[in-house]
Amino acid sequence: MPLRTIDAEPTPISVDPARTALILIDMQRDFLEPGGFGETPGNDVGLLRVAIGPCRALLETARRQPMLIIHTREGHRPDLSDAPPAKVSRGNPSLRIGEQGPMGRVLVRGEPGHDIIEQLAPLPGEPVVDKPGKGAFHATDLHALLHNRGIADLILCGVTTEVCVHTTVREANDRGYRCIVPGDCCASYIPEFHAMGLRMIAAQGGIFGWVTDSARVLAAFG
Ligand code: C5J
Repeated sequence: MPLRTIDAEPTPISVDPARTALILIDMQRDFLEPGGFGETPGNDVGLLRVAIGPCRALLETARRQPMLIIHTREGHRPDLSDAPPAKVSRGNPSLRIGEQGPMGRVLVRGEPGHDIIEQLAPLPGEPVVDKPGKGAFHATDLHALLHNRGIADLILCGVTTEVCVHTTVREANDRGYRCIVPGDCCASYIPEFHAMGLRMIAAQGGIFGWVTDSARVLAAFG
């Protein structure tokens, strides 16, 4: 497969589409819509919606490539046996994990709030990785899915930039994957953390990976 070169910081990066995976992290109603987990500490969930259009454009382009597409969802078993007590009890949210909200029980698998937003709904054949933590490698089979397909490079999108995207980038970096993060395909409830999170990835010669944007990824695959 011919290599595609994506313009990025700190340098351009060439990838083989057949050895690249697009990973969409936690684009769930619980994080992007009112009444879900993301709103419970007082966040403005509307701030995350800017990432939907760019994610959709990348998803449509990736679907025309021989590229593995993986979706992740953060959430817990209905009995909360996989939810660390420290996670459930922290802070002073309007609703805690497992409590009943307008989109069902907060951050619980199988509830409406746990679903991926309809604009980015997975197609049959696109693996969905359910994760109990911030990082998508922790307590999941993500590494096996990637390894078995010979994946070397990851394009990581989703929410939130400095929490689940960043944690997954760090996990992936330590496992030897090259991580490419299109900044406009990510978003945060705290805009300065979004900006700083992206800077941290590309700093020091790309200590965690490469930062680009959806237009430059689309140009590479166009
Ligand atoms: C958070 C996430 N913020 N997907 N999860 O708790 O970033």
